[in-house]
Amino acid sequence: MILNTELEYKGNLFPSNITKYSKDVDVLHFSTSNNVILKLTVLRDSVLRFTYTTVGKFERDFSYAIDEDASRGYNHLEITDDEEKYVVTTSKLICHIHKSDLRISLYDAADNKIICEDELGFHWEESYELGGDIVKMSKAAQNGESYYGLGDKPEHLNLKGRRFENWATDSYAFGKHTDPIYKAIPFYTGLHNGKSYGIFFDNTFRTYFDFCSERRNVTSFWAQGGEMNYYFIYGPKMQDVVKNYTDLTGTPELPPLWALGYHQCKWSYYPESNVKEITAKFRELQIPCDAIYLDIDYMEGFRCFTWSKDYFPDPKRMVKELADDGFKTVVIIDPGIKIDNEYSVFREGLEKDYFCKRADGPYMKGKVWPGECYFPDFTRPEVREWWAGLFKELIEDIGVKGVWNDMNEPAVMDVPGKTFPPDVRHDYDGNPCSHNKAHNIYGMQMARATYHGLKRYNYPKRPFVITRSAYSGTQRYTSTWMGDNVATWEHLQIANIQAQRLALSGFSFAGSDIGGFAEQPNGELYARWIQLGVFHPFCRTHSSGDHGEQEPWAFDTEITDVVRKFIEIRYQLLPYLYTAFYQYSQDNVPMLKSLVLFDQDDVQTHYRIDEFIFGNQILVCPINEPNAKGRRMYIPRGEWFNYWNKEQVSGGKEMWVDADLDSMPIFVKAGAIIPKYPIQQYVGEKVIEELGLDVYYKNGKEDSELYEDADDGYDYTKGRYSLKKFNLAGSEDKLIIRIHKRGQYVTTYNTFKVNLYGLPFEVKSIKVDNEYVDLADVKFENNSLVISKEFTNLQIKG
Ligand code: MIG
Repeated sequence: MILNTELEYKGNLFPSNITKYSKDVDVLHFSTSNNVILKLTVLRDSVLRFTYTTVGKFERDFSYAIDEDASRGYNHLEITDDEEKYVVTTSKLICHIHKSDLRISLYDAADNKIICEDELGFHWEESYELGGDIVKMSKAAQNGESYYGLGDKPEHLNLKGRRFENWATDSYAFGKHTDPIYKAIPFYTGLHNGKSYGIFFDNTFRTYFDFCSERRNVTSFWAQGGEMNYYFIYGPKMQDVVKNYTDLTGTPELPPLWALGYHQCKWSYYPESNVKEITAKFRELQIPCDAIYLDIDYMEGFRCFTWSKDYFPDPKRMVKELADDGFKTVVIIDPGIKIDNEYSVFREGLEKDYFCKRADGPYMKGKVWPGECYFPDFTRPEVREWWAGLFKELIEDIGVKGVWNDMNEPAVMDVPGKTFPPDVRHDYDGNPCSHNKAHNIYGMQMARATYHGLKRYNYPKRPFVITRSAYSGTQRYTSTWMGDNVATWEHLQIANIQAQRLALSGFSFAGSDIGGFAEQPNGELYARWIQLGVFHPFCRTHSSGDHGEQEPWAFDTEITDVVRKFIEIRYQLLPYLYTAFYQYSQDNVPMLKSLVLFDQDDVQTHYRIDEFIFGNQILVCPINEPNAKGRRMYIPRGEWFNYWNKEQVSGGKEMWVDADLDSMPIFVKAGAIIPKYPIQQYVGEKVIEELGLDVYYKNGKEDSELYEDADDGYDYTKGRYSLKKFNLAGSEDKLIIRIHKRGQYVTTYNTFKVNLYGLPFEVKSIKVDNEYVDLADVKFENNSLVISKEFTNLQIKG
């Protein structure tokens, strides 16, 4: 039962006039004569929640998406009314609620201009087949409005003119227009007249979003059940919209630093000797790598939490030997539990009644890799607890460091719809429901349980989890990848779009299968994909293994050299990337920024898709085509330096940038101070004795940050971290850097190698902490110097 049209449908019902209003601190109720109630909750000055019921009573308020630590509180709240409307005013927003029909209009409190207004507004259709309502909302599209968000959709970054469906779906070899796809992230931002707002439709049923596709001037969203329940988030800066949405749905804690290294995967590396050959080759060829993955063949007949005795006779020893060589072992765990009375996980799940059941009582039986399986109901707290406990041996005893959750849409083979039938029952944390409601959060709850297991048994080290399916909020527990892509040039571009889109949907810790999962990349495509992949928060090569090899050395030596060169750049940039992760986890700052997020006031950015900002200050643009010697790209406004030749360019224009196969367009923002570690073959290989600081001159000011801690563990939560804030100020003949330090972590290094780029003057004198230093003492040469102590002030003069 899929609705192809939501607006013209004749069965639509609408709220009538408001007959009652009441207020309880920050919760306002508006009731209509036909039994509709709108509950408006003021969460923050710029965040309002709208919930509607058509039956005069709300469901129990429960959400898997909302983070219990989300910020709340506002500075100002005033409610007035006149003949036509109620007016709710906060310090950021003015909200009109029309008395005749409950329609909403939202204005910017600063200038009274419209941000977003209901077209038909809330309406619904009774669903005899499913029970309850199909709840709908339509908004008038504003002049020149653009739309972004919705998680992992492979479409053009700007969603305008398109319609989407959110229903987590196993989408092998998906394409640009595949929809629905693996994840369901019902959040988008609108941007018009320089202002941005967001809408998070927290409804886990199958949802639809239509961005001016059905009707040119209307944006609408609807769900096949549940309540109309959405959060309106005002910017006007898009970055603040994304940050507020991320605050609402949560961020992960810091991952172990190794998880930001390079990962190698294939379906599958086995037996043990093959795993060892691969890891040895990395070390032999000196290509940095931190993690090696075991796909489903490591198990005994695909039974989760078992090991194949033939292929992996002594996993504990193997995992230890890999660890001694710097490799963290990550293993796959699927949701399907093989029906097999000899298998303890199955027996226990059965005895304790932990598996999902059909409406009339039989177990939900489905075929996946192990054959016929039952599936834990991860929406039950006891089941999640049990699942977490199952990781004890794998993590605590064997020493596995990360777990990869696949097939958790949930995917089922050989059945229509490729998933559970709709009548399957779920506990939904004490709100029993059918699969229609639980489908989109099933994978999230599995990943959540997995995360808790890892956290418990890996303690005091930090856990690492990766999931395929997700709903809003899943980023609190796990990283993610985009699923089964294809080794084509178009897919390289799709990977770029998906990573950017996920970042602006609150889910930064994401990456694609580098090189493509299905089919075989040639060396050039693989190299170009690595170049992009090293600038994604999660960086892993993976392939289906049913074609040729897909390791960095699988092509010719020229390719191997390019791959090594770029992975080395990632390892040098680890402190920069880790700092971006810190800002994400602390302050909700997306780790990748699409150009529109970086500079929404420049309309040129609204349709750009290839260029993006890695962290806050590095601009990258992948090469998407074969045989390229470079490409045209847009440089956003401001001053930039070419990473390779340090030439300065002024942005706000398109230009050609050279990029032979061993290069790609990378620019650094003027004024940035980029921290660098020496190249290591894996995180922790070396004790860091010297920190590189690449300083890019700016005539003006720019701030940079560097966050560090013990790379793993939880001491940072007790203040044992080091946060350096760099304030750079440059003028025609001077450059001053001030450093403010916070936190009690003592870094392992006390030598700083400072590289000055783009100075418009010749250096005549240097002061460190206000004392002149002899240029020879700081080994001053080619605008580089070495400072052998912690310093707080550096002055370079011409
Ligand atoms: O039906 O575990 O997306 O990464 O290698 C295929 C085997 C199941 C799909 C995942 C892919 C993984 C594969 N899995």
